[in-house]
Amino acid sequence: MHGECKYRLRSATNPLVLAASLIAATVVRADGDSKPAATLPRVSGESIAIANPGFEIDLVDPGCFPVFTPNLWTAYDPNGLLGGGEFVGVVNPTGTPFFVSGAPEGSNAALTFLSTEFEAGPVGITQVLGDVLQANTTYTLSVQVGNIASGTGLPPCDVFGFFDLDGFPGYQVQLLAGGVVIAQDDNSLAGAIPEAEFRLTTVQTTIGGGHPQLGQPLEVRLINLNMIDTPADPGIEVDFDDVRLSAQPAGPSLPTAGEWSALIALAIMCAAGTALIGQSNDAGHERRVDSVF
Ligand SMILES: [Ca+2]
Ligand SMILES: [Ca+2]
Ligand SMILES: [Ca+2]
Repeated sequence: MHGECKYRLRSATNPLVLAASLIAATVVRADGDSKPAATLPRVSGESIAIANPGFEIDLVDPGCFPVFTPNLWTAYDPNGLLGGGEFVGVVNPTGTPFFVSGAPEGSNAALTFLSTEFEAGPVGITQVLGDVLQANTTYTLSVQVGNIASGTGLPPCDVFGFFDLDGFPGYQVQLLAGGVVIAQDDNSLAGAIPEAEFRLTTVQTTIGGGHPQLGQPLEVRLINLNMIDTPADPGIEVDFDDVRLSAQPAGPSLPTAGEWSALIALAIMCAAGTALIGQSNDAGHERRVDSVF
């Protein structure tokens, strides 16, 4: 303990200042201030910008489901399946049986509709973000995943007739950096999303200091796995909404209240020791502190 005290004395211009700074840091932490001392890890996560995260930029009439790549997203189609009976697009399920409560956020959701080339590979949408992968950071990605129910659109989209959308073809929600998947939900909610409803999935990963993708652009990818649920109800469509990504520094854990108390007591002890030595002799102060501790 004496060695540690000596180190801390030298790290501050005045031991009482050190004690005061420890107390101040404790107050910042307890208040949950969004701008704590630079030496402390931030407590709350920072939102990372995703363009058109709820698929609301494209205006879609209630009960309609136009097929196009959602604005500011890119189609993910590694096997060239899009076209024919395979589409991505945007659906506004308001007032339809597709989703009993509508979209989870706003009016629209993204749709991935694969109706003919079953089990021929995944299709989805993806977006490369402006942020890059940072070391010592915890990333949390959340997305609403929807299992659309069978039904017919509202006029004028009723002309497309009845869609049998029973079943669920599986999904993946992925976080990538530099084109490499660094975290994903690989269909964990399969069987747990009732027809006509959405469920929230959350993917979290903590990146250390030696991750090979550090500095590479982040990317969010939403995938329809195109698996056959049952022969009668193969699945066909997965929908996505309300995509959110946040980052939180994952530095050393904060000292506990007890640890803070011990540090403050140590600083005060150091201060008292220094004061006593200073009274005994004004010369060679630093050297004598070394000899005492
Ligand atoms: Ca939405
Ligand atoms: Ca096709
Ligand atoms: Ca379904």
